[in-house]
Amino acid sequence: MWMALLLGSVIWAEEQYFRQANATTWDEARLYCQACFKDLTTLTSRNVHDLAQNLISDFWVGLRRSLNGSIPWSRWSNGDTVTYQNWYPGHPVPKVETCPLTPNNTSMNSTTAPKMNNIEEQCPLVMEILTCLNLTYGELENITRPLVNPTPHTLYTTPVPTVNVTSNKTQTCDTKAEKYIEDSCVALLSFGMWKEKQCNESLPFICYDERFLGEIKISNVSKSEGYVDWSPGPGNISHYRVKVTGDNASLIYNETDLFKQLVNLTAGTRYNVQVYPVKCGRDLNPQNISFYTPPSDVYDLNVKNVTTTSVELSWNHSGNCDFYLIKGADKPNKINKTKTEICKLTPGTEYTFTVSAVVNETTESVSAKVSTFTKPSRVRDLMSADDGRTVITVHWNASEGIHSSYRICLNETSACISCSQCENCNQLGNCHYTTVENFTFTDKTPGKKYCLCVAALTDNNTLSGEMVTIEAYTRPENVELGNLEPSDQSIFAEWTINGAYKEFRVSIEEEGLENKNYSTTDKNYSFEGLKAGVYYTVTVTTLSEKPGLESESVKKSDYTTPTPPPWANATVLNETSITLTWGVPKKSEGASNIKYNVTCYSVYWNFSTPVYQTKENHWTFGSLNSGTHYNFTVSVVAGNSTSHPTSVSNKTKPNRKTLTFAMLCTSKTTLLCSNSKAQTETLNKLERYFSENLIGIHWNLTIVDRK
Ligand SMILES: *C1O[C@H](CO)[C@@H](O)[C@H](O)[C@H]1NC(C)=O
Ligand SMILES: *[C@@H]1O[C@H](CO)[C@@H](O)[C@H](O)[C@H]1NC(C)=O
Ligand SMILES: *[C@@H]1O[C@H](CO)[C@@H](O)[C@H](O)[C@H]1NC(C)=O
Ligand SMILES: *[C@@H]1O[C@H](CO)[C@@H](O)[C@H](O)[C@H]1NC(C)=O
Ligand SMILES: *[C@@H]1O[C@H](CO)[C@@H](O)[C@H](O)[C@H]1NC(C)=O
Ligand SMILES: *[C@@H]1O[C@H](CO)[C@@H](O)[C@H](O)[C@H]1NC(C)=O
Ligand SMILES: *[C@@H]1O[C@H](CO)[C@@H](O)[C@H](O)[C@H]1NC(C)=O
Ligand SMILES: *[C@@H]1O[C@H](CO)[C@@H](O)[C@H](O)[C@H]1NC(C)=O
Ligand SMILES: *[C@@H]1O[C@H](CO)[C@@H](O)[C@H](O)[C@H]1NC(C)=O
Ligand SMILES: *[C@@H]1O[C@H](CO)[C@@H](O)[C@H](O)[C@H]1NC(C)=O
Ligand SMILES: *[C@@H]1O[C@H](CO)[C@@H](O)[C@H](O)[C@H]1NC(C)=O
Ligand SMILES: CC(=O)N[C@H]1CO[C@H](CO)[C@@H](O)[C@@H]1O
Repeated sequence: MWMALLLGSVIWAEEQYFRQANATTWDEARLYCQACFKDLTTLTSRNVHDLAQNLISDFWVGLRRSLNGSIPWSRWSNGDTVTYQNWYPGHPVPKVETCPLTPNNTSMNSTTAPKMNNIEEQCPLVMEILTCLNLTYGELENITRPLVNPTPHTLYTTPVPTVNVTSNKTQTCDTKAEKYIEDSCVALLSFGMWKEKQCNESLPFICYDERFLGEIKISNVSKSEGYVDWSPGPGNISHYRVKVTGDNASLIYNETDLFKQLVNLTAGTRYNVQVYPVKCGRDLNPQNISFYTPPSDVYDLNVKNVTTTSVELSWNHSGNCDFYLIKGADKPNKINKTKTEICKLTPGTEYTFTVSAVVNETTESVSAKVSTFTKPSRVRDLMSADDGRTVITVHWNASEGIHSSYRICLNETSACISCSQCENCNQLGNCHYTTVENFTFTDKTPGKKYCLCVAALTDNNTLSGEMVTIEAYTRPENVELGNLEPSDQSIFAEWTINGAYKEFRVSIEEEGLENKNYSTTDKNYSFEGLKAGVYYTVTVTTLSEKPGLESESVKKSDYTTPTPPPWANATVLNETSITLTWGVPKKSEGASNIKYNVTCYSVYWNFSTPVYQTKENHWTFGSLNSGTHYNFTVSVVAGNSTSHPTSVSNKTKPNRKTLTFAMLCTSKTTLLCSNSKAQTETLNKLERYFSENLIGIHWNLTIVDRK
């Protein structure tokens, strides 16, 4: 049982079958099969179906009646025992036994072993022999047992022992031996059954061979070479055909040795080596092996086009590989070009990338290494306070990712540079470094526009991120407004200023009325079309480039020069009152707040009233002396100045009184008094006296001569 199990576990070598079409004798066929294959084929229950298919004629197979003296039909030519038979009925034709009475009386070996129950049918000769010998089959067995080593299980293969027949009483035995073939070999018939034939007949034949399973080894593999060796093939191998496939090409070598040094291989390539032993011009089953040449080193690894979140890597490599393995980012990348873009990196961060060529998933070349920082990202929400005259206060929010510090630069804009045209923060000059998110510039010029830019830095402040640029402003200074220079219908204002400005907003306001705005870039302004004698307030505000960013308003007020009223009228009311009326000056028409000074003066009395001030256009003077001539003036008052006065005069009504006095003439000169000339002269002198002393009052001199 143990032996059987062991045998049963033997793996059958795979067999291959080769039909040979040229007909030869069985011996020649066998020799040929042994030279070029293993042997003539055996037939087993396993292979018979394959072998018997599509046969068009009979083929020799490896069974001969007797081989090397073995028991007939018991061994195949390759030595295997016959475990399967498929004889055509009546075959093999048994030998017709010559009876013992035959003249030559030779002994012979009987080889058939028919079954008992149909022994007559299968092997009539034995029956005849038994009859001749007056023996039963059992007796025959008993007689012959010591001579043979029967296999009782299979009656088919039980050999019948050699019997020396010496009896010659079987003259009655029949002899019908026409078909018996002494030197017979088995032919496989086209329908799969067996028949014995004369071995020297010429038939095509079937050889078999076992699939050749050799060992092949690869060693000393370098980038360009490898040493392959293999085990010898069976039998007469003429040479070995070595087929090396790889790098899109195949090379074939004929070798008689059992090794081959492969040269000129490409690095990083998978090669397949097949070694076919060649026997009788036939390729035996090849011995296969695959191997990779190690990939060559990656070199010249460069970083290009660094952005905040990506870098482009490029490198050089000769030979082949399955892919490049890039390590350094979050997860390794497999790439099959010699450049790639690595994305999703953190801004401002240092990365060290290694690139190696990989074959067979895990075999890596010497890698190239490069370190780089990604650019820092832009700062966020950059703002300038824009509220100081000489300071600029800036703050912002940190950029995403990592930074070592910030560079902040400030520069006055020249007229032709807009801040957005600066491409590099450094172009601006006046740069500072800070690690906090705010900065204050001092000692700036008021009223200026500046370009301000902030960029985050990394790599020890050597790599700058994209800058963020804004315009920053200082608040303009207040003007120094000089004294106003008014005239009757205009005011000229002039001022000076420290620092820069875009323009000035000037306005003029008449009391109680809306003001009017003008702008100018000059440092003076002449307000025209004003009303004379009116109080005006001038305001000057400095404006900057930034809308809404302006200085405080500086104000100054003054009156326009007053002009005199165009006319005045004095109306006598009675002995003591006169009402003065006058007109509004033309240049002041429409003004609401004109003030007038009025005065009244009498020469005779050497009297003048105080200066009365009124906003009305009339004034009544009372408590005057009657019959007196008064001079009135009215002038427009504006602040400290008054216009030229407009004058008018009139007399109060006289309160009439008659004063009578008499004059008597005496003279040393006789008759002088009677001289009318003298009288007239005297009266004239008197009148002249009155006239000289009663100026500006009402009087009337009447001379009455009562003589
Ligand atoms: C058969 O005869 C041969 C000689 O002819 C002899 O050598 C042999 O011993 C005989 N066998 C028996 C079983 O008698
Ligand atoms: C027996 O004798 C006959 C006639 O003499 C001869 O033809 C035959 O070949 C002989 N057989 C053997 C086995 O010797
Ligand atoms: C018969 O058998 C004997 C012994 O087994 C052997 O020596 C002899 O060669 C055989 N004869 C023939 C013709 O096969
Ligand atoms: C055959 O043998 C038996 C006994 O074994 C014998 O009785 C018989 O007479 C014999 N026959 C002849 C014809 O010899
Ligand atoms: C064969 O021999 C055995 C013992 O040697 C004997 O018992 C048996 O009866 C014999 N068979 C015949 C058929 O003679
Ligand atoms: C190898 O041998 C075959 C014949 O056996 C021949 O046809 C072929 O050209 C040879 N190849 C080389 C590379 O020698
Ligand atoms: C290998 O390549 C070199 C250079 O290309 C060449 O000179 C040499 O002949 C090649 N060797 C073989 C065996 O092909
Ligand atoms: C690929 O690698 C595996 C194990 O890493 C190894 O078993 C296999 O032989 C390699 N293939 C070749 C063709 O070298
Ligand atoms: C650099 O990368 C950016 C973004 O990936 C791309 O748009 C640009 O074309 C690249 N520049 C160069 C010169 O490769
Ligand atoms: C390599 O490139 C080929 C085509 O160019 C593509 O089909 C394949 O997916 C790529 N393999 C890898 C690992 O990128
Ligand atoms: C402003 O920038 C210009 C170049 O654009 C430079 O020449 C100048 O020096 C800078 N001014 C200051 C104050 O940094
Ligand atoms: C043993 C035996 O019976 N042999 C005989 C065979 O036949 C011849 C004649 O035919 C006799 O002479 C033998 O005696």
